[in-house]
Amino acid sequence: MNYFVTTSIPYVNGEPHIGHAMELVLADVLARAARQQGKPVIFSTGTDEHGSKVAEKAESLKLKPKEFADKISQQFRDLQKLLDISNDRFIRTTDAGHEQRAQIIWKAIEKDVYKSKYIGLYCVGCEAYVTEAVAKENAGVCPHHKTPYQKLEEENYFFKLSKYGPEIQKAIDSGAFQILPATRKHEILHLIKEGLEDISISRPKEKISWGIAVPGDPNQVMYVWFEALMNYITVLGYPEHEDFKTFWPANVQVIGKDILRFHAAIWPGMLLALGLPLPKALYVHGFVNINGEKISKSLGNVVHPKEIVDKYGVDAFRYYFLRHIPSYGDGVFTWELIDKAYNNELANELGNAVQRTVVMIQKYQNGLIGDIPSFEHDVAQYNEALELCKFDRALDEVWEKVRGLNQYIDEEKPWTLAKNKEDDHLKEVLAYQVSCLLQIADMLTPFLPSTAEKIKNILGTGIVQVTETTLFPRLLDATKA
Ligand code: ME8
Repeated sequence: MNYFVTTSIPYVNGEPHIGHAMELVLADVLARAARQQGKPVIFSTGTDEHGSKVAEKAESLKLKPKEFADKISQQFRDLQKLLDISNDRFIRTTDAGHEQRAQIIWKAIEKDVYKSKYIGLYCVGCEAYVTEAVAKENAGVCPHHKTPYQKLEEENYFFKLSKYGPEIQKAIDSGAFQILPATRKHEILHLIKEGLEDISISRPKEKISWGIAVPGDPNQVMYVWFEALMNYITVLGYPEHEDFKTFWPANVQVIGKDILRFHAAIWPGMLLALGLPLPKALYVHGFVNINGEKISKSLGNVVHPKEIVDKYGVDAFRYYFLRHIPSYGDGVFTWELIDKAYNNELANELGNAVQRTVVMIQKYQNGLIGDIPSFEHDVAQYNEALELCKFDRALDEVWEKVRGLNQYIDEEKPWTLAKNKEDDHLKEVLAYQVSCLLQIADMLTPFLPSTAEKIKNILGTGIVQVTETTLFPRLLDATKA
């Protein structure tokens, strides 16, 4: 019954962008839907604060890593507020609790840890080790960060990930550990079948001091990814806290496609080493580009989530990223597209369905809605879509109902019924409209929480409440960014 949902924890090396914003919104829908079903929910997110990437960025700004992390971490909190994110927890990997529990985890995993020399390559931008083969393929330069790989030759601790490959594969194959969408499942299965290698899980302290100390070895700190993944259980109070005992395994972990390997191979390996169950599902979203280009400061195409919310409101922001970025693939943000979605779908279709219903009930029945007979509304497809994290499909279902309702009104023509004094039938028609809108509000609750609440406030009490009728007001400069 308990429901635990997580997002990844972003690095604090730069300001939050719309990709981070989208991930929060996706996970928020799952959390809100579970609460709506009456489940006790823990929804956690947070920030990933250690490692070279953050340390180097802080240094370039002449700040201490923690000072810099404090600043950016706060921006992520502000983003959550801006987007109406209902997280219950916010974990920072610099929290004392996380640091202590990470050391407990390290010790619990020690049977699968050995020390050895690492000779190879590393990309600070990715905070990842690369194999010779990959480095060769990329001619020694990381294709994502355009920087040469660093040569490392150092003593590291290693985790015996190789021994867990078959068990992870079995869990994925059997669906016990579900990976959505299937393309991502196949991608990771392919990798696992090639054989997982043991992974380095520490760095010498003399090279990178911004990290959590390895217990019992003052010369080593934990590799940032190894420690960051642990947040999913330290946030619940692993190992002794009641929340950990009753909320793990997670129901869904939400991540982006670039960090699949960490979550579908390394993290399950760590859990198996700890003797813990794997998450029930991993939902992997795609990337959002701006005008078809990667979000990048150097390209100068960064759009801040706040600019979008300031112009269209938080629910329009959520709507765009939930419905117009494919849940199972990559998508684009452009001002033209969100403008179109706002005007056509939110203002004209949904806003109008509410508006005309309200106006007619006021005009023909003095605002009195009266009893609403129970009508059957089919929500099977919507539920199935939500279950599979197909947020776009779930909203398609809601809009089927919105369009169906507008069509119903056009066909029934309540204004003609009123003119012809067919009062009983008019009352039925208007009651049906209200029933549809309340159903739509229910379905929108996880997606557009304040819009859903407004609809319920206006129509849910038997008498139309006129205080807030315009859900999506016309924008004056609708065509300009
Ligand atoms: O990977 N579109 O942090 P991060 C959509 N600290 N999603 C995007 C995106 C885009 N353009 N760019 C990034 C990390 N993301 C680690 C996670 S978890 C234990 C540690 C997503 O700040 C990305 O896929 O680089 C990831 O899910 C999240 O933003 C944080 O990325």
